[in-house]
Amino acid sequence: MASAAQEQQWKDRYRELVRDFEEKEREWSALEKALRAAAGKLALAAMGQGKALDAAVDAVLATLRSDLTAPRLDASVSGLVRALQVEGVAGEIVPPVSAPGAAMALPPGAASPSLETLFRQLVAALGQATPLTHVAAALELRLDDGVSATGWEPFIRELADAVIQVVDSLQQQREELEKFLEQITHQLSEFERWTTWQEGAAQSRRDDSVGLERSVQAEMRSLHQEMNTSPDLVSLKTKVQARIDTVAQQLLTFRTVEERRHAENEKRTNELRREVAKLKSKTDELGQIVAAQESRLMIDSLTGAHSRYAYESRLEEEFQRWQRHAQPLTFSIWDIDSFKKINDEYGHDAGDRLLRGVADIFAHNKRAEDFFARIGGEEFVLLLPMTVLETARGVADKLRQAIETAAFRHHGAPVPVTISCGLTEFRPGDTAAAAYERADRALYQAKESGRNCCVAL
Ligand code: GH3
Ligand code: MG
Ligand code: MG
Repeated sequence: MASAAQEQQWKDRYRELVRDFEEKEREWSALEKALRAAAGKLALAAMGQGKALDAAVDAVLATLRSDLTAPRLDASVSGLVRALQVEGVAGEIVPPVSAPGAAMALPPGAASPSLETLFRQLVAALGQATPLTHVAAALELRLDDGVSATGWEPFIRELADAVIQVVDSLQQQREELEKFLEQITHQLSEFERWTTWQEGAAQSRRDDSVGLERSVQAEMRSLHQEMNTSPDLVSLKTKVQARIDTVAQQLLTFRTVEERRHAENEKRTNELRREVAKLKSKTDELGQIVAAQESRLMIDSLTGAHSRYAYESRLEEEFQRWQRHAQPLTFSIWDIDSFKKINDEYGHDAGDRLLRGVADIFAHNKRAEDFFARIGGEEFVLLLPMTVLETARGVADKLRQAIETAAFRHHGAPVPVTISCGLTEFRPGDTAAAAYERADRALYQAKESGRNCCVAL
């Protein structure tokens, strides 16, 4: 960015240029006025020489009073010259070349300087306009050498052309200056837009931004220096344009890099998004697998009853609930009587089928709120929430009887199956392990007391 001081100097330089231009404009409009006045006098000098000539002079005067343009002045000067030839007085009104300063035939009452004096005044005025100095010098030389009768037409035309040239050049320079300033303003505002954008950009571009800023500053410094040393508007314009082009190029490069970086970021973000989506679906998949495994783990594959794993977490839940709400909870362990013998007698597969049969009887006869699981070979657990020991004993005995009376068969022959049960109700201060241990002891006692019975402790 240009510093405030540099910006001020830029503005000062601009004002200076405008001031110069205005001064030049004033000088030239004074010159233009002098030329108009002199040309007017010239026309008056020729007046009254003849009708056609008078009309032509009127036309020249009208042109001089109106906006001076090259074609108009050219047309009226042509008219004047033609009239002079028609009236045949050209030779008379034009001073003899060999007699400088000779008086012209002038109409009465008209201003009376000689035509040559007037021309000399005009040429001198013309000489003050820098670009026309050489034209003025050439015209002056021709006056000094003497102008022939037929030489006046081209002489007057050249003089008129020179006046028009001054006016046109002035207009052209004004337009050029305006166009140039407009262009600069546009480019600077573009530059400012980019600078603002750059200022608002993210941290990641900091390095590039600093580099850009440094080179822009260098360009601005050079620009500033050139503004102070440029001899004229044209060379200043060229140099300023070159600097601005360089800055614009740098901005373009910066923008290209920035866009590339943006595209790269976008690409990475998309890749990341895709990776996250993949990971998410993988996680979902894994979650489903885990859930499936979990639910598989909860079920005992042989009997379809709850597994030991399910029993452990359920026991913990029921124990916590019992502790919180002080509601009764009864624990019971079941073990098939003489199962080893059944296996031995009918085979292991028959044993398995028996296990499934026993589990089915539990499933169909237990209460909905009770929890049944196979915790070992032919051992089961039944948790009876919200149930006091006495009630549990009744439930357990019903289940025991259901198995006893189930009438299992092997190849049509009845297979007597009984089961023993140990029960206990959770007591204050109990842990789950303590209750288990007591129920196990009760089961042992049931076995000890002849099997096919329920013992409560
Ligand atoms: P008790 O009345 O004292 O309980 O005698 P029991 O024979 O039932 O007790 P024991 O613990 O001596 O024998 C249990 C047998 O159960 C031993 C084992 O072969 C059998 N068993 C354990 N798991 C399975 C199983 O999944 N399938 C089959 N078919 N048999 C099993
Ligand atoms: Mg056993
Ligand atoms: Mg057993």
